[in-house]
Amino acid sequence: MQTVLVTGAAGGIGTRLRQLLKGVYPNLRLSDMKEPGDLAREEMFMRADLADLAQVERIVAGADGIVHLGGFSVEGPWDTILQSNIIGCYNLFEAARRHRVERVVFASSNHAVGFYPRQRRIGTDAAVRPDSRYGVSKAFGEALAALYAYKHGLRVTCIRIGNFGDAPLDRRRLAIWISPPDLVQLIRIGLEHPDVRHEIFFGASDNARAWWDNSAAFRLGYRPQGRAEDYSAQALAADAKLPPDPVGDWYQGGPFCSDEFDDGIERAPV
Ligand code: 15L
Repeated sequence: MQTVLVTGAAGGIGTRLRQLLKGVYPNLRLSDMKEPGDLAREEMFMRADLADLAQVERIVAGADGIVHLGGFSVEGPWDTILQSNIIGCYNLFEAARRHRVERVVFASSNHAVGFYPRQRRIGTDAAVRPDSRYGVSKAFGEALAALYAYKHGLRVTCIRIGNFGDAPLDRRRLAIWISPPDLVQLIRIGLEHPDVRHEIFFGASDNARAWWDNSAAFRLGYRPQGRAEDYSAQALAADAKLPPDPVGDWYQGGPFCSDEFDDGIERAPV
């Protein structure tokens, strides 16, 4: 991997990854709709709107690998999700195919499967159960990943990111938290491991309360170092201050499930 493009480089995860990937790949090419405020002189930035295929082709040309973080990262109005995450994601994979980019790592989300009850342990082979329009867009991105891997020969890894940060924030995040270095480990497997064709990983650290079977990642060498339980006291204290959310507390997707919830199955069978 010589040239690696990171989309969404000005976002929360992108900003952190820029620091962690520095020096890992010789040419790191950063892209977003707006230039990161703290861009350093030696950093290479190309502005692009993912909804415009010509602009996406321009940033993708010449890359060996792509880390696709770009798009809208929470629930939003349909048109926003459509432009950024549906059309934007299609444009990214199509541009990668046209320019023969060998590898794509797609930042999927736990919200592609948010409507599984927390009592259920799932693997990456469980059918998608999105909890939001945002979650639907991530499931769509995973479907594109499979299409472009099996039909066009790209090597694609989807990482269903749980919650990225320095520490888990509440009870739910104790199960789904991922530390920045552990996410870098998963990304590097996606960009470098010789056996990758089409993989789905859960983006989670070594969390004792995990709901997910991440054996696909472990099979390819993932050895998470972060342990959510080291932060359990502070996470549970923060959780005690949250308002009750009977729907969100039952499902893995938390508040994304209770948001706009009407007439659904309050407690789906486990
Ligand atoms: C996500 O996918 C979001 O991008 C992030 O903002 C968090 O809401 C996270 O999920 C989460 O589930 O905690």
